[in-house]
Amino acid sequence: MDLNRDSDLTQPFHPAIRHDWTREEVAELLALPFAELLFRAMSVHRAGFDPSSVQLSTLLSIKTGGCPEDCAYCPQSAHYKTGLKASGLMDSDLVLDAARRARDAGASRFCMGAAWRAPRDQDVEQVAALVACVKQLGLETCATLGMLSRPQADRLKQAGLDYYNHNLDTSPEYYGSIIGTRVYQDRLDTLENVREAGMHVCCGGILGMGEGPADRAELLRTLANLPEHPESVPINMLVRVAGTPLEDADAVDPFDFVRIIALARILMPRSMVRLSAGRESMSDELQALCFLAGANSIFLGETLLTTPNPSVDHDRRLLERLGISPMAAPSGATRG
Ligand code: SAM
Ligand code: DTB
Ligand code: SF4
Repeated sequence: MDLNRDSDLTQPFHPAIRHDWTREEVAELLALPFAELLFRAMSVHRAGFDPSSVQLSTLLSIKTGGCPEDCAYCPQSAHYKTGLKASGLMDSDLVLDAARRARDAGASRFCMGAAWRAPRDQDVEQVAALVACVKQLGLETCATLGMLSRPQADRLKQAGLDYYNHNLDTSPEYYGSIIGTRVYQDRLDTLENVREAGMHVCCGGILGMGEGPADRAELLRTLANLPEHPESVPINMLVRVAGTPLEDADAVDPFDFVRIIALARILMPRSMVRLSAGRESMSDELQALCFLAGANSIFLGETLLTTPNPSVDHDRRLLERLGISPMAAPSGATRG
């Protein structure tokens, strides 16, 4: 991409899809004055998307808590006392009721999350059955179940799973300060299995875990330099949960958060950038800045997996005030 896009603004702009971003280029973008960075991100956004349209997904925790991993941010880790009640896989009737409600509230995608390090094959079978039923409702499907083998990814694809979420969370360098029970390469391996199975990849990270600006830049550079850009890039602001090691982490400077959204938009021009966890503690004005910077999807519904999210009424009103409309599910989704 032309980093100095001041030539001829009357010409159509087609940002290049690159996988060879250097540390220097990314640092240069992050060091731009705020208005300049936002202008570039907005130009890239408009070249690929209608900037007044935002995709809505709804999350459901289908298996909560008791996770053997030690992710320092996570209320569902069995390593920390967060007061969360662990539960087994949810009954399919309840999952389908929740999916129907999500659809009726305006979501186009339903994302099922499970607190597993890695599902067993029998777990994958049960989730595959849920995926097939949710698809029948006319919703796109997404799941986040932990590490997947290639045959497990194939099975989920065959059941109709559209997206698999698996976050890199932070830079390769900072990863070990946040998670001790697995390594970065484990995450990359699962992402490759998901890709090879032919599913869309949803992969992003969390800001506010004590990482520095270089870690944030490296997270996004790692994502952009994957063989294919994730179709969906969730940027989460840490939800500080009492009992986790990060309960007292310093808050992220809101302008730094917007800069990271803008950087994600510039590095991955055709990806959906999701303004994910943390909206409950963001002002409407900060969220509006994130949409300007290129965020074009959010989670709709009062609860994320276990923590609060803004109410559907509040979000509807916010989108209305900004003249933003919900993106429809792609045609081809069957509705029953
Ligand atoms: N166990 C699976 C895994 O780790 O991939 C799936 C569920 S896990 C809860 C999904 C993602 O939620 C994590 O990768 C992390 O990015 C995000 N997450 C978890 N706790 C969070 C928190 N307190 N604040 C922000 N994001 C969080
Ligand atoms: C993602 O990046 N964020 C979502 C979704 N993908 C699975 C999860 C956020 C979880 C926030 C903490 C919780 O509610 O438990
Ligand atoms: Fe388990 Fe996922 Fe939470 Fe880590 S983020 S503790 S793997 S549920």
